[in-house]
Amino acid sequence: MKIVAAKVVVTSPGRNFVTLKIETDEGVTGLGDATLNGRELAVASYLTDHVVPLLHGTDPHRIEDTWQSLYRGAYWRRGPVTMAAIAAVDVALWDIKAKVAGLPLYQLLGGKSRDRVRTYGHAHGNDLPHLFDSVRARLAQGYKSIRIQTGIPGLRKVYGVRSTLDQGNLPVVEDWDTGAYLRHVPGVFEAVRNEFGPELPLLHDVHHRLTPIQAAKLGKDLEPYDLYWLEDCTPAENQDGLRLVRQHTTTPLALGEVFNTVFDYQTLIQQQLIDYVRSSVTHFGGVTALRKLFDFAAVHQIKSAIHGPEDISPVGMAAGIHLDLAIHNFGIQEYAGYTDLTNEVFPHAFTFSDGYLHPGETPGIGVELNEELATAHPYTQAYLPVNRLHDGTVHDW
Ligand code: EZ4
Ligand code: CO
Repeated sequence: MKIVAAKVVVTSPGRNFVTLKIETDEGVTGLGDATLNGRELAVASYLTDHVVPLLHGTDPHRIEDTWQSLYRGAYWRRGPVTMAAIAAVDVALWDIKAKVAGLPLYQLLGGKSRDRVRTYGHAHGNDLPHLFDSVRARLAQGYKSIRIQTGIPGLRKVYGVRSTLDQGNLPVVEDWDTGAYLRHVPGVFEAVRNEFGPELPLLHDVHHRLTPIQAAKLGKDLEPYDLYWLEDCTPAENQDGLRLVRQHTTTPLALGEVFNTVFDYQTLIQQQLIDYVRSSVTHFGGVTALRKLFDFAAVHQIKSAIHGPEDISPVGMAAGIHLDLAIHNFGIQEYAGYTDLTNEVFPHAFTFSDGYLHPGETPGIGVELNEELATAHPYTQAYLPVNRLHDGTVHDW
């Protein structure tokens, strides 16, 4: 079997997605997701200009060898653009292999370790009434675990609270004030606990905004509200910083959605400084690499928590759900859901019901690409927002 063609499709059915389609001489095709929010065309070019020419004539069954040759052969290792491109190739090849086997991908990953995949959804509000409404809406959709993001008094726009992705424009500027945030958030969690009771698993995403000592304080302050986890509490390029957080709080810690290789986690995992690894198939070099990360994490009793925002396409989401079903140290899967138009561009076998995902039984990863519809919704320039303090200084997210 040989790869005879590969092409990149960039589509924007409401937001941008980058998809790689690999075709073989036997007519079997595979899809991979290479979406990197705000930097989509860099990955598209990396694939089209530098990777596709290497794939022609190669054996699609040699997944590990292809991964290693793309990773080591480039000489320039790691980085989000490179690893998203490798991920797209890797997932497309797993898709092809599973289709040839006539099995859903999870069967090739060892078969299912559970019947269905537990998820969490997003609730947010600028004030408590809006936040409570948002939590109720998620509960009505079936979600059993909920991420809570809140507006902060005095700040006009806070990321994660309302959609601030501006298409066709330069980045939106959002406000940040760490003191106001640290003073406000514990009271919000107290109110949510009082309203929804002690059993509902609650999560919170800090988006890398705090220093380790600030994160340690927040973790301590939130202990009475029994969080499922506190996410990305400090920028973890400084992995040692998490030790300080860890020494001060028993609030579980999740981290890693912006990481792209296992090396980014080395200290965090070996010293058990976190409880959940947040990487996605799409941003971590594919199923091949993410499986290795999860096995490494398992040795240190750390669980999976695959990143599942709207900006990972249904192709990348599906690949992750197959992994979720198969691995033993599964923790939880983030699932933001998709618009109807996105579901039409990417018809998929995975299903969401009663707060659980299932990858379906279609051979491969179970996702198709409606190329006509994709082409009808071309790339649109879009950026993530930028955060600034009151004096104008750029701040971490
Ligand atoms: O901000 O994927 O946990 N989820 C998140 C996401 C990220 C976006 C950035 O592109 O933090 O919403
Ligand atoms: Co996050």
